[in-house]
Amino acid sequence: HRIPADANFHSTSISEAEPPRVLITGGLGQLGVGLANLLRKRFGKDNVILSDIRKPPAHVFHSGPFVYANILDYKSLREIVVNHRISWLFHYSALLSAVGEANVSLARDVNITGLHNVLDVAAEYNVRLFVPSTIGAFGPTSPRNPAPDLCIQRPRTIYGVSKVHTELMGEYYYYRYGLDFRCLRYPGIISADSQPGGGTTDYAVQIFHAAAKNGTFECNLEAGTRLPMMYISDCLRATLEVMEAPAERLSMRTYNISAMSFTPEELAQALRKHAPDFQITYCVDPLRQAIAESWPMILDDSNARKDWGWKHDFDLPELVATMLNFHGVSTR
Ligand code: AKB
Repeated sequence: HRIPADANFHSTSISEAEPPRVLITGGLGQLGVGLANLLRKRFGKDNVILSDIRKPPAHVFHSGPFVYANILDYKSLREIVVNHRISWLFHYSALLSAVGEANVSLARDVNITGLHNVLDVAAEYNVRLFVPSTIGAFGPTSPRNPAPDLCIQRPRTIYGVSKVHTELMGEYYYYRYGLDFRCLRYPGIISADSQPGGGTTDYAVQIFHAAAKNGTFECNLEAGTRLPMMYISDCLRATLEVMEAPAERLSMRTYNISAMSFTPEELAQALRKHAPDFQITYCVDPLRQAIAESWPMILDDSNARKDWGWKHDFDLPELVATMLNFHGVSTR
């Protein structure tokens, strides 16, 4: 039996003033390093430990604590939590939507078995747990414009199925064992200095690299495919804010968050305001197109705004200017 009958079995009394000791799994993906930077500013460099099964680049290794952590190895996960006195865990290891379809059994292991390990360790050691969910947790029978927090969720990707499982298991552990589980459904996240790995919304990151480099981009989604998107700094701030929110402010444990929604054509038009010669062409990937068409066009995040004061900073014009500036294109 890995789960204690009493949820607080191993809990230590941590004084309110003490900063959390944080572990980030899957830390070398699109979001981990940015999250570590944000959390280190807030809680101190040594209180935030990045982990992954990959070897970190030198600048990441030298920027703060890093450990090897394989989330499929339950015993070593426990060791890390105990040895580093972890009190908050951000579980970012996952295969994304398109790459998951290309490797269903690995996606099942990482996204579902890995989650089970993380849930058990968090419940056993009284760790506050954040796991991201996604617009991919909705499916073709969900309302798409907008998708509310609570509605039919019948996704048809292994990624989506694993994320619905994440939402339900986390909430179950909350009600059953008192696990402090918190979850946000992320839109497609757009970042300048890190790459997504195998998602359906990746085009919205790649387009900026291509625009700055060649002035042209071949898009793998159709021109009119509308999806919810968010700039990375909004996403990471939302994540910290929901983790810091007093428990009594949370009427739910899984919230939609949203910032903007656009189509590839609208994004190309916004880019042309700064780079008038920019050209977009289309070579549609049927797998990604089918996935995108099963996802919401717009997320309804009114509960996050009402309960814990969520507010995005970046709309499409600010996003485009910030991304182009990062890639060396002047937008003045
Ligand atoms: C993907 O496209 O798979 C991810 C996501 C929206 O969850 N970026």
